[in-house]
Amino acid sequence: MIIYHDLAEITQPLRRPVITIGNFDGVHLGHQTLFQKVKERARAVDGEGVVLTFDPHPIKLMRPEKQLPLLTTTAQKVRLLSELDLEVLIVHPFTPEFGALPARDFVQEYLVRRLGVQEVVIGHDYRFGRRREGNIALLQALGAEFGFPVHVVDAIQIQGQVVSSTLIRTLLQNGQVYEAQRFLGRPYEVTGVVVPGFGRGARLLGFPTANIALDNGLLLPGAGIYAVWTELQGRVYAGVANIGTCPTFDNEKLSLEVYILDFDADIYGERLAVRFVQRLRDEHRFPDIPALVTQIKRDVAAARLIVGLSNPAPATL
Ligand code: RBF
Ligand code: MG
Repeated sequence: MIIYHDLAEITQPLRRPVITIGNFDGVHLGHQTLFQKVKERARAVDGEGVVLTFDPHPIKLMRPEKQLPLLTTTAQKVRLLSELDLEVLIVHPFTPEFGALPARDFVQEYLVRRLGVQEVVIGHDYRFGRRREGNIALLQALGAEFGFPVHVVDAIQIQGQVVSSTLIRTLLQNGQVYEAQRFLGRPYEVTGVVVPGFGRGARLLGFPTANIALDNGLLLPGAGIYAVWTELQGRVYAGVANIGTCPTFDNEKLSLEVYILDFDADIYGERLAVRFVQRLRDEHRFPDIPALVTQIKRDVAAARLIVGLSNPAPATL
């Protein structure tokens, strides 16, 4: 797959491009049905399958006050999309000027003139242009005018629920990482950098943890103790993550820390990925340190068992 970071980088005309457009936050199983359709249509017209997405997520620019937590950073999204069996990925900068484009101009200037669109594939809830003024009916009308068919892909349901980024966010915020995986198609992953903590884990508990500063904008699952996979320095380890305020020690700030199994090295400043496999329990306030340590030992044993039974997801670091 060829990756462009701006539409302006495309200097050669694409070959009969079949284009899907969207934010694709999470790159979940609903999105995958769109990509399948693109592949199918690209084959049918002997053209190139193209994914057009934006950086940053438009909502960050248009409605920053919403502070919508995201399921993927742009880096994760690019990694996941680049693994698709399609020809071209365009990650176009979402600037205020771009966001102010009338819907008609986006189609005429970008899809028709710059990309030479052959066919378009979009999801059932697709909106485009300034203030999301463009809907599917308008896209179909413009398609008829400029001569490209529009294929609308229905929402998919899994176990009676419509797959959407919103559903996945809600599940994760409730700590339901195992349920979220059903709709994502892989374990939910966060990325970040290892930063200094209080040093209490190693000193007082005998369980040193990597405290993680999350990459900007990513959703942190609900508080609790989780069995996880951790990837760092190109290797994958089992681990136990703690999301919370460590009530035993009255921390004020919510943090994500991971005890990495069978690992012993100084990793401050390293990038790391955490993939949430299963939630083990709520965070508790323990009466003393030995009680907390006893529980952490149980958590480690549980994680070893659970993570040992699941495959690590492919890297997105
Ligand atoms: N701290 C708590 O106050 N309550 C807990 O239930 C708790 N569970 C933990 C479980 C695991 C597997 C790990 C690694 C840590 C846990 N901690 C808990 C966090 C512990 O207090 C923290 O790692 C140290 O205070 C160092 O920051
Ligand atoms: Mg620590």
